[in-house]
Amino acid sequence: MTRVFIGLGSNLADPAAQLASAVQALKQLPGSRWAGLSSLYTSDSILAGQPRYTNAVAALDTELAPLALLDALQAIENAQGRVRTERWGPRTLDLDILLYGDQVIDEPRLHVPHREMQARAFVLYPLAELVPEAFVFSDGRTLRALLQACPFTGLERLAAPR
Ligand code: A4P
Ligand code: MG
Repeated sequence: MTRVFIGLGSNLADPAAQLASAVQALKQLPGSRWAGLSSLYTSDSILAGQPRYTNAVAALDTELAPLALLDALQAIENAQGRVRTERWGPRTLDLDILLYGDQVIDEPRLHVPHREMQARAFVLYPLAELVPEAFVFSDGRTLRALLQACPFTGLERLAAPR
């Protein structure tokens, strides 16, 4: 089993419900054991003109190989993540593999650690609920150092998960 962290994001009209159904699907992933969920956080989109996002981070222990895990996450996105209000409408559930154990993966379909995570408050603060601040990334930086470089400003923490 490898400990992995999954970033969840949605900017649907009811993103908390969208994340809740994604969590139910993650709890049923084959070859995997649920290991916990952060609080939900809201923040403005980093892309102009998009609705506000809700984000969280989940922890899983899994026997799935990295690309098999990516396939499974994309299947959840496809099943639950699309707003069917218009044909070819935008996908509004994002499931990103943030960390896969301590592996560094650089393949066409998969970059781990996730490219942008080290500078995104909406990833780092929920992650900090699940791992100690002394956690060391593959490049040698600690979570504490990344948090210090990435202010909480603009994030709003919602109720802790049940
Ligand atoms: N891919 C490569 N590495 C990974 C990985 N570690 N995990 C590939 C998952 N997928 C990975 O992703 C495109 C391709 O990336 C996949 O096919 C996979 O092979 P996608 O999710 O289909 O496309 P995307 O969502 O447009 O890309 P990405 O990079 O996830 O988007 P961003 O940069 O995350 O932007 N603002 C706030 N506040 N919160 C957000 O969550 N998210 C976005 C989306 C913009 N603004 C946001 C947020
Ligand atoms: Mg994505």
